[in-house]
Amino acid sequence: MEHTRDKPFTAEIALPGGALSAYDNHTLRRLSAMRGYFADAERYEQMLAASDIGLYEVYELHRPESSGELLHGTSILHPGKVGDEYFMTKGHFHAVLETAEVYYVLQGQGMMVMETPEGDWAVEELCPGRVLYVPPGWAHRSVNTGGEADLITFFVYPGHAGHDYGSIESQGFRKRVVERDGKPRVVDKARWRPQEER
Ligand code: PAN
Ligand code: ZN
Repeated sequence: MEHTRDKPFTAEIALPGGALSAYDNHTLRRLSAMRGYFADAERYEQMLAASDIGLYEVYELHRPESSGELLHGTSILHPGKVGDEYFMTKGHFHAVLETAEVYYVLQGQGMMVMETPEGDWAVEELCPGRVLYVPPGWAHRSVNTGGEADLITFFVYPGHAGHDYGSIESQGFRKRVVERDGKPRVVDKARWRPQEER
């Protein structure tokens, strides 16, 4: 039988916006989708009551979810904070745990917070031109510490990876990125306190 192959294709990433010129999925994650993620729950509810703002957007090209494929697209994380904690993505493990991901930073400043099920953690700074390799087995969350600009990254991961949000949603990451004296600081999840209590 003759094999029908997909044709090669290209797309452009518009900067400063970060949108792909051609895409199949556009996801807008709003504040309302992130209840329980930020440490300052009171401030979260106040902000949500005022407006259900969009925190981040993902543009993705649809590819078959098979191991030979590479899913890719752009992630646009807007600047802001909930209390002293910077806007961030939900973060996830891949459903097929042993799958990696590559991020290339196009614009903005941030951090990638990562951890393994075995208890290891890592935080890498994201700045334009930097490539970050997230090895198999590491949950990953991006954080925008830039203050005013969007954090725009291009990502690529295996087609069969899938997403597992459950454990991060219920337990969070071991480390949070907060603003202290105008600068980003990585703190232990357990040590976090609302500003007034410190
Ligand atoms: C990225 C992320 C994207 C949004 O495409 O999915 O940055 O973050 P959340 O999926 O955690 O909401 C990726 O890591 N894909 O595997
Ligand atoms: Zn991922």
